[in-house]
Amino acid sequence: MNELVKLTHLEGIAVITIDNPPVNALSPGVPEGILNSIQAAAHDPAVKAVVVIGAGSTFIAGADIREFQKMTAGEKPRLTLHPTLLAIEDSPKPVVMAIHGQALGGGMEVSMAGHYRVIAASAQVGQPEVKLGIIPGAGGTQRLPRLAGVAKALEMCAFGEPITAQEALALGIVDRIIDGDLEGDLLAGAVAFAREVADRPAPKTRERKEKLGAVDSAIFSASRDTARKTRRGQPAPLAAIDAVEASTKLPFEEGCQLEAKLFNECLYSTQSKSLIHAFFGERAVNKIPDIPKGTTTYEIRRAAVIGAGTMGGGIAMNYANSGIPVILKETTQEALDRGLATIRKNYTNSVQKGRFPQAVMDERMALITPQLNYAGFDQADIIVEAVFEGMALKKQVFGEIDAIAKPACILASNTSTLDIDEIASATKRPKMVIGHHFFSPANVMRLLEVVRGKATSKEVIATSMALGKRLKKVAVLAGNCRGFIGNRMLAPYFREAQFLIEEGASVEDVNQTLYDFGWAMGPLAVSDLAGLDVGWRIRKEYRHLEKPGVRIPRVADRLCELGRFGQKTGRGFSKYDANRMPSPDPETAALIEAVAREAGIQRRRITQEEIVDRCLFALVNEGAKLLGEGIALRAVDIDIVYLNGYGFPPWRGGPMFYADTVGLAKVLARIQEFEARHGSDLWSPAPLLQRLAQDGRTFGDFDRQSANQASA
Ligand code: 3H9
Repeated sequence: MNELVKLTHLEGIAVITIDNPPVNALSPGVPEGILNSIQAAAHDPAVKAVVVIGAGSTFIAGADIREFQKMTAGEKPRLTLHPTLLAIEDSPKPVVMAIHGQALGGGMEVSMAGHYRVIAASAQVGQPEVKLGIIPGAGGTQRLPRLAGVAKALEMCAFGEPITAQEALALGIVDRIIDGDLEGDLLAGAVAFAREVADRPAPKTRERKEKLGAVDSAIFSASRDTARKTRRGQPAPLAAIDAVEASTKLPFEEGCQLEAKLFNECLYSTQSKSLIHAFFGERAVNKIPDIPKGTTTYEIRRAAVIGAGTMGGGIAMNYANSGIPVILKETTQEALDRGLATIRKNYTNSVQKGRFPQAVMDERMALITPQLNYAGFDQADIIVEAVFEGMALKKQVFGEIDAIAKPACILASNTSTLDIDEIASATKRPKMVIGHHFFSPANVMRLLEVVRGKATSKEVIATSMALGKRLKKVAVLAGNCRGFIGNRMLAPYFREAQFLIEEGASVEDVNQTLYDFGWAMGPLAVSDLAGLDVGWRIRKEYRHLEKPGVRIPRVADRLCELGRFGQKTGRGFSKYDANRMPSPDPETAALIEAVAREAGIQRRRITQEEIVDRCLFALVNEGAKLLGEGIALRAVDIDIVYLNGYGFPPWRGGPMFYADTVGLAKVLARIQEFEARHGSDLWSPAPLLQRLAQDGRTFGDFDRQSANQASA
């Protein structure tokens, strides 16, 4: 019918194959191709029924998301799905949708317009649109309740998680599971099914009503409460709930009209643009200009982790979760037992919450070998060091493992700030040394910052990026500097949070304002959670670098000197009860006032706007410096670091994207104001930011230009 959609025949059954690699997205031409094929089949007297199937690894992954970017950038919409879906549903010949891989978003909507659905056992179906800040826009909120029932449709449309083939069958979304992993099994099963139903009256989903009756309206308010709690600040889930509710109150056509109105409101919002930016960003970070796709990688079959503390234990769990046997080494039996007990507790929690069965936990525990010595390290393909953050100790450990590890073994450090080149200098193989900076809790947080030293080989980098994917992480490559991307930017962000409390804001003002901005936690609450002693130890390492006369925050150090390390000691910036619930600490407030007095700071009233701008633009300015220095490859890499490792609100797209939405000229003007007030040592604007702002360009433009240069 066109290059994207092919129509063939198998003895009375028309087979419509969608072939738009890599994921059969509904790009312009695909809906039209399906429509033409359906019409051709309808008019062909030899055709008794129709099968729609996807070529390649999946059915249809949804609308072509790039089209949405074009639309919101001002181009005319080219996506028209409704006429195709109505034509499928009105087809006089039964249409059987054959699903493998994924039927997501618009793909799910296409499948629901069919009269029947058969599915491969390993496939998934879902309406993930809310994750892009939109809602289903091709009748999904109206057809899904008619197939799955209102409660499940509500959950799927409002929260976006896909479901398995087995669940889809139990819910009545699909009619049959087709077993068999061989190519052709699904098509054969679908064709056989089509022959069975060829003479039956074909049920139209939009006319089905049996699952719409007797709905308890309390489920909508309960769902809205959950959305407000778990999707704080996001309108799309609430819009999806409104649309699904409409399916119970309005005729199908009117429900679709409401859905279309809500879809458009969501699509043109900054939130949707931010979330779509994050979707493509997650995929862009894997592309490294000087490391082409086919670069040789090392095979990682066995791993070893040194240090069974919070980080080391979490890292070992990642390997075990991915089926890679891992040795976990500690220096004392007590520390090893403690580390292992934490791992066991984490897995037990998952079993109790039903995430996986006990047998899976047992398998994973069996993959972890706890020990006090280096036995077996000579067999490891990768050794990850996760000892305390101190250069002398790290170098000692690297010296030791260099002597034991096989030549092709990657030596990775989980350092969060230290110089990878100096660590590598303790070995005779700096090309095999790399930073693998995991984020706490390492078994949960998705970010892996991969830090490239000056000698790190391309193969080691390529292996690390691929390993990140295998460990189900989002790996982002950073250059070597103090704190790399994430923590180097965090330093000025935390600095400003502390300056603000010295200048007159309360701890609670700062935490609440940034929480309301959308961060998972306020910065001072994060410091209390992570332990103030961690930063204290690092600052002591770098004391010699402090410039005389440049203001530095003092409160955290003073709290540490009093043994107040945050949550773990019950006191830090805030006070914590036995359940770790925070409350204002009058003693901290008095200490802050004393610090301000000693430093000669005149305390004043501080607005929420100043709190946001000081903290956020400190982050952005440092990000722009990192970009200018080439430590970060792209602005979007910084965004992905912050979205996946630091609790930055996903619907703001990351700090650099946020700056683009504010406007770089405005960001620069504010930074220059702060520079005039607080001095150039703290606030000199990044040269790249100045350049982009003067040219009226954005960080997004910078990324596009870099991509063009790389491909030229
Ligand atoms: C929607 O459908 C709205 C409807 O209601 C209709 C309204 C009218 N479009 O992830 P991968 C690209 S909204 C364009 O690495 P995997 C992706 O960028 C949509 N491109 O593979 C990448 O490109 P590159 C609802 C897409 O195997 C390549 O394909 N649907 C799309 O790890 C491979 O992707 C969704 O939200 C797309 N829809 O995972 C599903 N999808 O190679 C979004 C992928 O240049 N997609 N690409 O970097 C996914 O969740 C995953 O891609 C999937 C495969 C699970 C399908």
